Amino acid sequence: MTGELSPIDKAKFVAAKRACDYVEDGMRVGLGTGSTAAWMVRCLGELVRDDGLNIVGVPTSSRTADLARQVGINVTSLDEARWLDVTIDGADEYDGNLNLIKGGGGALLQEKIVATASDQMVVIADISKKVETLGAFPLPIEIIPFGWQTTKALVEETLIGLDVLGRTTTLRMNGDAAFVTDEGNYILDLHLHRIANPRQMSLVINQIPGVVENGLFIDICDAVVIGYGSGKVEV
Ligand code: ABF
Repeated sequence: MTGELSPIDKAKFVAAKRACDYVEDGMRVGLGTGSTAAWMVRCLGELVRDDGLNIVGVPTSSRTADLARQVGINVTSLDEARWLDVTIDGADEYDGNLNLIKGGGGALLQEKIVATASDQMVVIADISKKVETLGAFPLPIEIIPFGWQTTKALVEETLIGLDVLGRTTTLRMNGDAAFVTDEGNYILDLHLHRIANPRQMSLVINQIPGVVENGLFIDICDAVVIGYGSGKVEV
């Protein structure tokens, strides 16, 4: 499955593989999105195929659903599964309190719903995702297309009252058109550089009409499995 991997892919792979230890027979498992999560889906697929692991997966994006089916994982919806034993997903940044920025891949809404509906959320990441303070990675927020320019302006106005270092916002693009999420929404990326109070930021941003959800995951993650290019893993 792995061949010769670059150090970054090796780091992602070893974290993903180790995180599969959290998965036991009979579990309902939230399947994250992104390149690190894709390794985890492939590893679980191997366990299903070769070791007879019996699990049901709830994917957090159409991309992950396609991959899970391809590797032989039984897939269902969150409405069917209702509550999950564990969700394993990647992140764009995590801090020492296990707060996260997610959504670089554009799947933050399903990722947050699925992670919140799980007994445990395990993040898999290479060590480059670790930060002292969140915010170097632009914070994605999902907004509805209706009146998006007004929502953008409201978000910018709201940022004036918050302790951040940058206040530029950009509409995420896909070529010449706006990037559209699985839910048919747009993504605004907030270039904040430093988020002094992520909890406050999350609450305040979600109050703005037109904002569906933001990519800050506060008190949701239970453990981070960190991979290194050397092949070392830490939990
Ligand atoms: C998902 O994929 C996202 O929430 C996050 O934006 C991204 C991380 O991607 P990668 O694992 O490719 O770095 O987990």
